Amino acid sequence: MASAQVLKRSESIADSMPDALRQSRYYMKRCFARFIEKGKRLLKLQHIMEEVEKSVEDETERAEVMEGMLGYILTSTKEAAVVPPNVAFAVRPNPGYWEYVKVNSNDLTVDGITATEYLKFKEMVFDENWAKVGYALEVDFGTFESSIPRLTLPSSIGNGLNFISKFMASKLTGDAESAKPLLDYLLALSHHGEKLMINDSLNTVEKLQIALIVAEISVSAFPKDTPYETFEQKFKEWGFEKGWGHNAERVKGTLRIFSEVLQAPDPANMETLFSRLPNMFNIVILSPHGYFGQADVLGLPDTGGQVVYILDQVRALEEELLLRINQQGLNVKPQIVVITRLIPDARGTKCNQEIEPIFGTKHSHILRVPFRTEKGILRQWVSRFDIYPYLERFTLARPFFLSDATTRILEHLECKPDLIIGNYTDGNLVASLMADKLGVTQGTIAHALEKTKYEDSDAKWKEFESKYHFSCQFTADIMAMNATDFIITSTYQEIAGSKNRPGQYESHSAYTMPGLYRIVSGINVFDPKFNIAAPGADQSVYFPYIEKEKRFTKFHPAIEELLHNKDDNNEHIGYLADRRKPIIFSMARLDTVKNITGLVEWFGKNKRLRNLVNLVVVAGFFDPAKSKDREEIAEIKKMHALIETYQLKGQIRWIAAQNDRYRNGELYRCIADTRGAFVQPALYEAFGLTVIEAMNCGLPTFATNQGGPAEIIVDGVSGFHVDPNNGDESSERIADFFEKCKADPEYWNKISNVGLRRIAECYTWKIYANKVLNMGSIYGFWRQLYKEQKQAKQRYIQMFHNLQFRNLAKTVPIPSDEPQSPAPPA
Ligand code: UDP
Ligand code: LCN
Repeated sequence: MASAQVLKRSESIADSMPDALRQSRYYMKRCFARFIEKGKRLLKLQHIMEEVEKSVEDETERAEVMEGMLGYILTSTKEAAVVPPNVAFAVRPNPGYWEYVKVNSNDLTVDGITATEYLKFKEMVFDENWAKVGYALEVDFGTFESSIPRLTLPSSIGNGLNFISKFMASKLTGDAESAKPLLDYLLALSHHGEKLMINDSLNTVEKLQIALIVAEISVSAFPKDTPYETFEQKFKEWGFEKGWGHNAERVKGTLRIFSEVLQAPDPANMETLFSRLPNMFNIVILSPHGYFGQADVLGLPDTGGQVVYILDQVRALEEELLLRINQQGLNVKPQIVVITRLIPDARGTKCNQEIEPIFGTKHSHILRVPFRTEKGILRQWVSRFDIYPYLERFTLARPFFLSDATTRILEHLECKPDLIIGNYTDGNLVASLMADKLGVTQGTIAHALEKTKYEDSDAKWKEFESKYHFSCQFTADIMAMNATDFIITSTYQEIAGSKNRPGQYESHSAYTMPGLYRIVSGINVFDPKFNIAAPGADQSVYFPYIEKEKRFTKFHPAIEELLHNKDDNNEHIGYLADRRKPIIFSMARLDTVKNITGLVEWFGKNKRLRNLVNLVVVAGFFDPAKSKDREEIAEIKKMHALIETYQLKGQIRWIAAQNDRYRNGELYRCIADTRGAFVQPALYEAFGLTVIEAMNCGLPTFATNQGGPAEIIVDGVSGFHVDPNNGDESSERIADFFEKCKADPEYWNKISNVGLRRIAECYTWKIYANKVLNMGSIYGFWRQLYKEQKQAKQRYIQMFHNLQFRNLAKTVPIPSDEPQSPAPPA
């Protein structure tokens, strides 16, 4: 295939395409005739290739055509909108870079077009009447950003913190005036009315610089571990307040970094300085949709990785906060509050409790606030797809005598939070509204952006609307992405995809929802707000199988029963006739995208693999009548059918969803004891916590090459990639591995060990917490540097919210089949 080098750096697709078409004019005339022959339509890459194949039948000649520039352009095309006689191409030569061209199929003339023009072609395919109206609502968030610096290299995407540190370093360099914003920031630092770091007597950069030198000389005279209190009084006289450090050594270090930053800042000391500033004590984390709890909620609809992620995140953040506050020499209790909805009909969970301390933390809580409707408190769970009518009132209630999440947070913390982090569409929307209201730094986490999960879900939104309410979801997503100060992602691909697949955020750069609006500039993946901070797995639960003394042996009888009890019951069906074989294991929600049924089918079809190993899957449950989830019901039925078709009884064990993470941790290890492997076969996986969990336990892992796991695992080194779209090849790969292990048992150990090393280097919660707190600190300052631009954009978002989102949210039905509590008295 043609390489990227054929496109000279200065050349655009619009420049090079005419020549490229001319060189294969005869074939291209045929090919374009085929493109338009079926009338208006949207072509995807595979359709384009099919037409090329039919137009250039001879294989050698086709190879020639595809070798050059034309092949490069066509294979870089993500889609093309055919509106005869024109074909409009959306070409993506590199992650984050898009170019749009229009080709006239009659004479093969080429014109470069804008994203807007391209989207109009697309609208002609999906909703001609709307496309022709001519006054569609066009949304352009890019207009506000001309003065905000941008990354330029695709390889730097997701490394915003580093870029911002560099940029801030250059902005603060120069005379005392340049460093003034930093001084102002410092002067404003306080906690519960008590000033921190400096007081008003150090109100110029010059005064501060001199004081820093005097203080450093003075503190150097003390032994390293002298407590701050020893010289506190003297420091106060010089204009310093608490926060510099708990002992002489730490104080001296902070003073020195500060002096260096004021003299000539560089990105590294900039980042260190901000990691030391006492500016972060209280954090709010939002995850409104339920069930959010600490026990018995996994396996309930919508409560997969997000709940696990947040609980681990809170523990890691609290630990890091405690460490930092201690090192700052402060006696402050950090508080992290997870805000979720209170569900009166809690079905045996604790989701009807207002407040719950978070296990494994000292000061963190789950705080639950109910959803309200006109009729009172909403009692029942609602799907995350139907949640939109409640969110605004949940954030800020009107009338004001009703308690809302914002009020409850202020009461609980007794002050404003320092950072608000949203999760998923609903949490990010609430975080945006709340951060705007309180003037607080905001971070968002998508976990998964639904738009990329369903093909053409933007252009075909009307088809999905009654089921999924994507009009609300995509509107909320785009608002939150733009409102937030920083975005945390787990992987690079989440932002900018890979060579061949656009990223989840990238797919929000320009899109159209005919009949609703056209987003001509949604989000730019080169925005320095993007940061990759991958989560880890709780290492007190997911640790290597080899650490014998730590193993949770009390679960062994239960796991033995789970894997090998011969009778089918509510918890397991199927059995493993030959116990000596290694087990390949998978665990996931029984969603289509998780592709557990795919794995069962690969296994069913591959005789060699069936001879080598047994299959154990933990997923959903067995009775479709018990599920309320459309996708899950279909998957349950499919599982039963596959077990039947491939006669899998005796080689497969299907276990219902398991909610005890301690027992699950031990289950991964018991699978490792069989010298088995974990398989994550998803059609697409945003991150893949189970991959991290399995690898933490030392279980060799095969995971989908579609999405996050492709970054977690270095293929063939720390595990293996499998292609969910090529089951035969994937099952062969797994079989090859087990055959190799049979011949050389050391091979299994090797993959297990390298997997563990990979985790320790890149995927731990400690690394994560450190990064996220640095983000909160640095972006908190950054938003002040760009206050005016932020405010202008915020105004635009507020208008979009009021004129679009609110009306869309009203179209989502509110359940009325169950009784609701009466509205509380005024
Ligand atoms: N999980 C579980 N029981 C199950 C299925 C999954 O405890 O029956 C846990 C799993 O251990 C992991 C999380 O749920 O911690 C799933 O996260 P992942 O990122 O793999 O998928 P998601 O459900 O978030 O899409
Ligand atoms: C994040 C996840 O990992 C999924 O399990 C959830 O369905 C989604 O968020 C919504 O909670």
